[in-house]
Amino acid sequence: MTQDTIVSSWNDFDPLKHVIVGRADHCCVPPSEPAVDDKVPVDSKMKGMWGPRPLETVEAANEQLDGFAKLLESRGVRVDRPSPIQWNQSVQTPDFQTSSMFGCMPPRDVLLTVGKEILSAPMSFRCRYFEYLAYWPLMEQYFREDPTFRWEQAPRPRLTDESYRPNYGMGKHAMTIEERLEKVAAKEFVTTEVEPMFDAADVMRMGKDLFVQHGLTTNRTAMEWLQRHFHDHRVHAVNFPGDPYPIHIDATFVPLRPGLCINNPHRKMPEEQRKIFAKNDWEIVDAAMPAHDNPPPLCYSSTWLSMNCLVLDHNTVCVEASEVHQMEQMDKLGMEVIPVPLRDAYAFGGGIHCCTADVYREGSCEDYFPVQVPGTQIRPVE
Ligand code: ABU
Repeated sequence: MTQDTIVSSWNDFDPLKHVIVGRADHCCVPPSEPAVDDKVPVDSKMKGMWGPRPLETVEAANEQLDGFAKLLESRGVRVDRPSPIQWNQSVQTPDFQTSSMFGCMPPRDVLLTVGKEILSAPMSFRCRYFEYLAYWPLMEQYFREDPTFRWEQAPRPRLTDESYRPNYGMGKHAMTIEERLEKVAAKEFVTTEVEPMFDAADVMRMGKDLFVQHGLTTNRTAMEWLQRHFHDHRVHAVNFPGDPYPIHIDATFVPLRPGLCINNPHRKMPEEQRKIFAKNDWEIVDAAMPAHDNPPPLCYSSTWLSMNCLVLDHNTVCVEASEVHQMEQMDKLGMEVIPVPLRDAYAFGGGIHCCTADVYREGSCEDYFPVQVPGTQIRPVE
């Protein structure tokens, strides 16, 4: 064994040394299935559409992803890339069938790095069931090169029809935004609780504490699983009632350095859940407004990818280059801001944070929340 690789990352802000950056090759708009149907906004042009994305958009996205990878390398960060497979092929398991897969632009959705472990998440989209295969060559390499790396896989979900509420959002009429917000406030989502389902991007890592968003892509059973699996951590359930399509915490609540987070002003963390931050002297600042009124064409994500940034260390952050308001705010918050053109890649699965996954950040597992407050923890720690 050679020690070329160190796998270790406990948070999103310590100095970044090694990262995976996704690729857009062969990416598809997936066909209709319960979890996807609920994520695509009712007025989206993507409704009813599926298949490979136009080649010129793939090329434009890859150009920006390659540029981002080069930029990170120029800042001394080692960058690895996934091995895309042909996503435009049907998938069948004993429990379900779907006619195409998705892609590997957003490694953050599937790979959860906690300390020496990288875990493939049990995602609720059937089209994403085999996405971990794009990262298999890297995991295998890290396993050979770092003798302490823990290569993990959460229980593979079955994703039968029992995993989803029937006709969620599809009653006599498509759910309005107001009805959707009511369901979100009641924490009633398309997924049921028959098995753990989560996207890694719903987990905000803060040393000893993991804050997990309950939403369309992550259920309560997953949080219980995460607490049992990471038994030395404290797992907290958080939710953001202002978001009609709540998936992934990284366009909603984003840590910039120890003691400072930005929160989407349209998706405020409820007062009860903010208490733990206040008691431990964390400041929560409203994020700046996005620079754009709409996401780019054929994009699943909201305009709030504006705040989906990659922190390189406590003083340095990568922000999408057209997001002038977010860049200005980060600057005022004392960060060196690196503008990164990435908007052409948004449609392929997200922004600057989404298209990366941590392999190694310096630092160790700190306790940033020594004062625990009842209300968010899955299981109070003695
Ligand atoms: N993957 C992050 C998407 C979040 C949003 O659409 O706001």
